[in-house]
Amino acid sequence: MNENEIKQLELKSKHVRRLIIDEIGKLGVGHIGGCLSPVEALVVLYYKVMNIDPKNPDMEGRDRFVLSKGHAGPALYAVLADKGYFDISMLDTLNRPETNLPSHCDMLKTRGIDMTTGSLGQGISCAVGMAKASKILKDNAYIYCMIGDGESQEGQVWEAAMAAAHFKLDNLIAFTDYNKLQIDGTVDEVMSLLNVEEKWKAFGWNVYSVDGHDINEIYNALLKSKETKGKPSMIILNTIKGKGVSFIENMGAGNHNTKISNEQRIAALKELE
Ligand SMILES: Cc1ncc(C[n+]2csc(CCOP(=O)(O)OP(=O)(O)O)c2C)c(N)n1
Repeated sequence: MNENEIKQLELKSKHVRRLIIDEIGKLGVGHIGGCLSPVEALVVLYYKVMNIDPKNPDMEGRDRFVLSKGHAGPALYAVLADKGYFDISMLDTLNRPETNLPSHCDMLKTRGIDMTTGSLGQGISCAVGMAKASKILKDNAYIYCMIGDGESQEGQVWEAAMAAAHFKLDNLIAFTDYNKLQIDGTVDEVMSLLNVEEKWKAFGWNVYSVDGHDINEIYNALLKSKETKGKPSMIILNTIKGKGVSFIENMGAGNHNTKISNEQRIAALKELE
């Protein structure tokens, strides 16, 4: 990727963070920390890598994205709105009665959402099934998936990991949003993943570890993952929960699902100018 493209995607990431702050801030509460950490990966996928068409969200053979850490739905909604899947004004309906943007992803409600998620551990299993289906259909699609590091404590994640390697699903590329925090504290305190790269390698995956806020590193890991044959790929994103807004970053695990006042919303938007 050239310097200009990197700059454009960095600016896009900032814009997406502003949309996230605005939608959650107007509601007054939400999973703000875990929405801000994976933004660069979402931007590289949706603006550079995925074979998708916002005008035709059900296009056959399209690439899919499963946000297994489904509580970060508002981050994905910001990207989908900006891409034109639905009107940007819909972001103001986040998690309100009758909304099509519930706090967790629902494929029956929202244009562009490929899988319903929120019960942690399940999304990656669905992604494995989708990747297997794509192999059977020979439609050349890539299936992308994002899990959380706290989510990685779910046993179901490792069943999915084993199945993906067994079926040689080289069309499955997953990310771990390794922000080192979960709902109740640090991942190391609650239940350490120890050496997460070695774990995924031991399960038969091709593994990269990158700065999850570096557009070029993410892009290069995706390119190499797409070239890998015979095994699925895991890209560990080393991220900061709450990235981009200092008072949210400084909350630590307290930023998981937190109230945001109108003054805080305005201050955060100013910091992201
Ligand atoms: C099966 C299941 N158990 C518990 C929850 C409640 N929950 C929602 S988010 C969360 C913490 C997830 O931590 P992590 O995966 O690290 O997400 P991040 O820090 O990136 O937001 C929990 C326990 C859930 N959604 N699903």
